[in-house]
Amino acid sequence: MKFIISLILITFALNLNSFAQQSNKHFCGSDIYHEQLFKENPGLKEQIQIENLTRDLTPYRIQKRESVRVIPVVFHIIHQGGAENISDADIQGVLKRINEDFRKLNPDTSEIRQIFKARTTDMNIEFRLAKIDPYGKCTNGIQRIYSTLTENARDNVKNLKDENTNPIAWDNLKYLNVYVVKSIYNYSGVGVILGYSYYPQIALSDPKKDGIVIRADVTNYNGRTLTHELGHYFGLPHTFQDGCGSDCKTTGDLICDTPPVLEDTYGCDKTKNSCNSDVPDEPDMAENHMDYTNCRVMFTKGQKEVVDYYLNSQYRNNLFKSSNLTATGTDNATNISCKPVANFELKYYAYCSGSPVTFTDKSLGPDNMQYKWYLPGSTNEVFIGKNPSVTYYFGGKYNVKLVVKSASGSDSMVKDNYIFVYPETGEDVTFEEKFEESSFKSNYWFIEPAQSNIQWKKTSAAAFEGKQSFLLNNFANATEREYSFITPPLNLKQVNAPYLLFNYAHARKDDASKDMLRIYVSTDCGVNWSLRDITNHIKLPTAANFVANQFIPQAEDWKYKFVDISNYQGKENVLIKIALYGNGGNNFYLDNLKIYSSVAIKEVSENQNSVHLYPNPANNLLNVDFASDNYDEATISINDINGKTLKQIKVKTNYGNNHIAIDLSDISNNGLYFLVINNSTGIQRKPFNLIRQ
Ligand SMILES: [Ca+2]
Ligand SMILES: [Ca+2]
Ligand SMILES: [Ca+2]
Ligand SMILES: [Zn+2]
Repeated sequence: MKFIISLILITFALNLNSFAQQSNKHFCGSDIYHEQLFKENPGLKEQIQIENLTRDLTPYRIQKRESVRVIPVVFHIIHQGGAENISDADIQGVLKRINEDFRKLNPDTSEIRQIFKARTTDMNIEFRLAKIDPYGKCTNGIQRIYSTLTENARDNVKNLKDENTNPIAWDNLKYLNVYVVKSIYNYSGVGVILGYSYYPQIALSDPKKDGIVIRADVTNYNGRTLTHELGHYFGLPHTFQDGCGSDCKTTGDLICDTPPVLEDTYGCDKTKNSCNSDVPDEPDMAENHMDYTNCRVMFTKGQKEVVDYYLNSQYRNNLFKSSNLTATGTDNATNISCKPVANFELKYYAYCSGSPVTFTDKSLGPDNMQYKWYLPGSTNEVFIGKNPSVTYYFGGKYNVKLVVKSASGSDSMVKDNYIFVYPETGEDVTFEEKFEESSFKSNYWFIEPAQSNIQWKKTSAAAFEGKQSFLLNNFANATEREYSFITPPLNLKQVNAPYLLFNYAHARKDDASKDMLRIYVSTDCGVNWSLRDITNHIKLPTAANFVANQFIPQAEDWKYKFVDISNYQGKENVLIKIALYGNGGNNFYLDNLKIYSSVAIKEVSENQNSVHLYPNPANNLLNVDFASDNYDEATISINDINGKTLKQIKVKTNYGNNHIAIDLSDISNNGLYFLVINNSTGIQRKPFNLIRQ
């Protein structure tokens, strides 16, 4: 026995070396994660090896006509609101996939070579989503947990807690826990790990580590990773475990109807025969679920014996007991006894005043539940029934409460400020936001996503003017999605050729970062958005170089952004959405957001010493009236919208009113420009248009 164990230790190490050659491979992390586990718990490694070599499979040799073993499953989707927050349909899809594969109902068994056909088997295992959680509450078997641990996940996701501080992991002797994550930490540093699972012994030795961790992008009907990980969960090693050997009972995967395989294999080479030590010498079984090929479609009868052994062991035998199926609601009973859970959803969170708002019930419980809604501010402040449709006539934010009741109990869900109703007419176009106050002047700012570590926030780290600006803390953000804010509704009825103008500063982290800025406009309170402007990752940075650390702009890093929204002239309720599509980039700062008319610029500054420019639009001469509180010298510059200085003059100033006329004849292009006066009292900027017919 000692000799065999030490042989296994040596070949295990060889297997890890072969990973190193697969630099871009997508693979299963179970071997790597077991190695880590055995470092902490060397006794467990020996226990598993002894059990695998001494287990008695004779009771399972004859394929008995057993009934299907039902396994209750819960999926925990760990996400940050990105694509990794996969849909319920994807979960249904992967469930269909594993149920086909474990019942030999998958149509691609037709691709199995003739020599292996007779070895394939129905595993007689069916997976069902749990309908009762460990607390006796109704569930659909799909939990969603917001956590940054979705990136580079490892066993740490199994220790997460939900909003009620309950552990998200459910009792591992009653449920199969599957943790869906965005990416999995790779101890080897080479290749991409798609999923991993520990062997069944973990169920008792370290129950908190039991279960399967899998990437969200392979958790759907087309993904076969979960089938493979379930093989490990039920005690199956890889078919290439420990490489070639001659005695199938003591070498390789210890299963005699799977030919030995030298090392992990990718692609699908059905001519490959990597081991000639087997008697008779058969080709590698590329079709087996426990290899890494992309044509994995079968388990063997020998593998089923091992799975049956572990299913009937103390590690897994409680899962499919009829008492457990009743307790988890997976026995197909018509009347499941569970406490209802109240919940509801809205398709949109923001509405025009006077437009219908329809709530969708998302409660869990029996079909005959009673519903009572509390909808203050709406046309039905109390509503009895499942999916109310109501109307809010006045702008504001409104709370919603739902109470559900069944024979097993009742539950309520309250969502504060859940409904956002825009006022009938937008705000005056003197709208200007400098981000200087702790709150916004208007109540109607909308930030998406509302609950996120990464979202638009005021900051005092940098400002174009004043002390604060608006920051998207996009540094170290790995979730590719839009992070946006929506302006209050704007009334553009009286504005001639409106333009949106703001200052911004941004840097790229490196050549791989590809952040984009998109600007949208809506005239139906956000139901539909039209894309008005897009700035790609090449044009977006204002800093001259890549910034590997947190970007904080210097004065010279700020630029102007100028967006024509003149199509919306005359509209009374216009929303503008400014969205940064985060893709590995860096922080984005924005300041001095305003709307103005490009034809007749109204002076909107509160500054009494304001600068007056005329005529505007200008032709060849621009008159500048400005005030100074000192006998001084001022620098007057003409900048283009990118902040580039086109000309600069120095003038002596008098106390009080000053006037200067600036020759523009050397500026050739029509467009928007800025006059900047810099003197001892500070810097003032004014836009003007240059239009020559
Ligand atoms: Ca074998
Ligand atoms: Ca062979
Ligand atoms: Ca500011
Ligand atoms: Zn594996």
